[in-house]
Amino acid sequence: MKTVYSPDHACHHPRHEISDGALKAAVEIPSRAEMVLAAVKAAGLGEILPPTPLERAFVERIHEPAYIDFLEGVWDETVAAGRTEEEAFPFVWPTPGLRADRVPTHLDGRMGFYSFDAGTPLTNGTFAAAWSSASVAVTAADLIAAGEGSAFALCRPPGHHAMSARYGGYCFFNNAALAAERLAAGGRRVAILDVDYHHGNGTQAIFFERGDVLFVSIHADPDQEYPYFLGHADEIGEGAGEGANLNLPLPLGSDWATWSKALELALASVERAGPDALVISLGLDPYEGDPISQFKLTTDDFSRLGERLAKAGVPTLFVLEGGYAVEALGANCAAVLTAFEGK
Ligand code: SP5
Ligand code: ZN
Repeated sequence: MKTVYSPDHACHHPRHEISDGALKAAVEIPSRAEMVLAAVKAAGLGEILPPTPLERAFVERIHEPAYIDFLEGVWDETVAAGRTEEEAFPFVWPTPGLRADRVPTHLDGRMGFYSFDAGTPLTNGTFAAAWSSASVAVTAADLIAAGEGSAFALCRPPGHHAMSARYGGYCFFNNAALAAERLAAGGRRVAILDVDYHHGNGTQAIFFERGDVLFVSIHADPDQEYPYFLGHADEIGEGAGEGANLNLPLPLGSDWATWSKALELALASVERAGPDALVISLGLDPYEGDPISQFKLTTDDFSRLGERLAKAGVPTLFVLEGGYAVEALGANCAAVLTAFEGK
């Protein structure tokens, strides 16, 4: 399996994030991607390729032009506002009862307009890193489109929480959605299976009214876990997308016995749709040792996941999402990918 990777992810190197009501050490950090890269090299997974340049017009099929402009310019706005912190955070949002029909001119209003949480640091290099991450995903999709049976997009920052015009959950561009869109544009019927611990609210929202891309997600129950406001079982899609969205929320503390039952339901739904391409939003945060998550998968369970996905027999693109147990991240990722390859 070929891996697509860019060192430009390291342009996004936040020191802090807001979580648990406080300014804490950031967990979505460059060493994550470095650990995964080292592990796929050590495992001899396959060639490692750089991304090809990404056309802005293609990104505009998923993300609003004004949102792309915002992300590209927000650090200049931050500097112009005289701020000297290493990160910038929003603190006010156009929730119901406030107006969302005007984009404010002030930085704080603009950050709130284009985000949905306070937990996602913006930094000087965020746009460069996020754009490179999107480039990685689309380049890897092109490998599948060209006939590869599998590919790995070593994306950082992650993408599945990012909506058409809002960032959050450490995500800026929706890498998996861009990859799925690329494959769909090439005439393939696409299914996305999101195994990240957190619900992929951005990916769901992007495809909610579309019948040509199936979205299936296994995640912690949003009544008890981030992102809290999407990811319930009664969200089944709308209009042409009705029936093309499946959420499988699980209780905190779920282990492989519980998780693998949801995986079977997820794959039954994928098999019914009969896709020509499968995009896996590969979060490794269901891991028992993850510092911000509460599922109990082991490294061996990640091998079982890879083995089971291979049995689906569909060309498969793996897109890296979350996973914050940095020391174990490489082993867990390589476990999925090498088991998929039958190694
Ligand atoms: C891509 C991805 O995995 N994004 C996850 C974003 C989660 N942000 C909220 C983090 C809240 C952490 N709460 C930890 C509780 C245990 N101390
Ligand atoms: Zn996650």
